[in-house]
Amino acid sequence: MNRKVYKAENIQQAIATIKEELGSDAMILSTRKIKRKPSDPYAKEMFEVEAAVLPPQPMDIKKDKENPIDTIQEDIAQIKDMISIAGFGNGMHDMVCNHFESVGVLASLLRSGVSEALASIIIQKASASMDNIADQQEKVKSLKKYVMKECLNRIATRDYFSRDNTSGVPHVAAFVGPTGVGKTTTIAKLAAMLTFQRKMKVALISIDNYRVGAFEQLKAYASIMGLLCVPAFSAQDLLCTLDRMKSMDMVLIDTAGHSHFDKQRIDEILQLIKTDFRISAHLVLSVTSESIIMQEAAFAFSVFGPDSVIFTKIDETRRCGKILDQISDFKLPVSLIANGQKVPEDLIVPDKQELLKIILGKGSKEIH
Ligand SMILES: Nc1nc2c(ncn2[C@@H]2O[C@H](COP(=O)(O)OP(=O)(O)O)[C@@H](O)[C@H]2O)c(=O)[nH]1
Ligand SMILES: [Mg+2]
Repeated sequence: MNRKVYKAENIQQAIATIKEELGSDAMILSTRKIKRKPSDPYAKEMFEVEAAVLPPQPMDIKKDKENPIDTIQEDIAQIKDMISIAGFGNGMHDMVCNHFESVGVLASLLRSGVSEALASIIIQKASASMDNIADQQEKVKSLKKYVMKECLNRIATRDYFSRDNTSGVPHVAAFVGPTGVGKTTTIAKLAAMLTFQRKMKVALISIDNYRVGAFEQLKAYASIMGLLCVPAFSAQDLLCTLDRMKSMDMVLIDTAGHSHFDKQRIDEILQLIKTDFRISAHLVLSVTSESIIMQEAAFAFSVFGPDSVIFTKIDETRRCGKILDQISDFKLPVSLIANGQKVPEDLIVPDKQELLKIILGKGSKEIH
């Protein structure tokens, strides 16, 4: 095998040179960050990538793989993985250098939108437990399994809107979250599912008195489904309304969306729903928001002590991996996922496996 070592300031550069010199069939054998000399601490960071081109082999002596096309495809996939990791920060380059067997899984996690920080934690943990496996292929297989298990451990799901309520009073659930994330739409989808599939008695309340037409939007959905829908704009109103709805199985409360910076208005909603009734709170977040915005919103709305989190608009992104970051941070179970604008179809009540598939997207196939 014709091995050659390439040095460059970053892995992306090294791979570009390798492709130019050895062609796209080149196989990456190892990568390494070159330690700076103590005598020259300000020297530029350099990486070393060892690559080779396999000599053409007749089909009959190529015994380790059933099909040579598989080998080529694997190598190309590996190069693609290296290139996609090269677009990330130096922390990721170090990760590949230290745990080369993790390159495929790491690339899948990053492509899915899992943050670099969380991907590193998961890979480091997984690699540490692979130390005693010598065979490289076995190592990669075990690593993939471990990563899937680790991701599953970080996920919790709970179907909050089931029929197992034996308390004799309705389950009252309020939906809170920033403006425009899809609270009203999700309530309409859920109300339809509970009424028509789970045969529950459902009523709706809107305490959104900020947006013009907010009540009418909910009322329109309720009318189509033949459900009771009432506005309540003061704590007194809400108490009376809930009292009238005692015979229901489920009461869903739509709240006004506020900027997560508007603490005063968030407090107003909190005061409004602090009644003698036990009201569960469900935080609605859109995956189209940046991770930092989702985090800030989750923090601002944590005053409600949410019982679950609902992620919406997963149809608008291929990077649902950020859900894993959010639920790892806030340790809340996911109750619902909204995957489109269509009412009532675009709603999922996920179990852990289903949620993991959503989070890893195409990556769930790559990691399996
Ligand atoms: N693509 C997509 N759009 C959604 C989803 N859920 C809600 N929307 C849209 O987001 C916009 C705001 O929804 P709305 O329910 O009024 O948000 P609210 O302000 O939180 O009550 C509307 O145009 C909805 O159709 C979803 O899962 N996917
Ligand atoms: Mg709304």
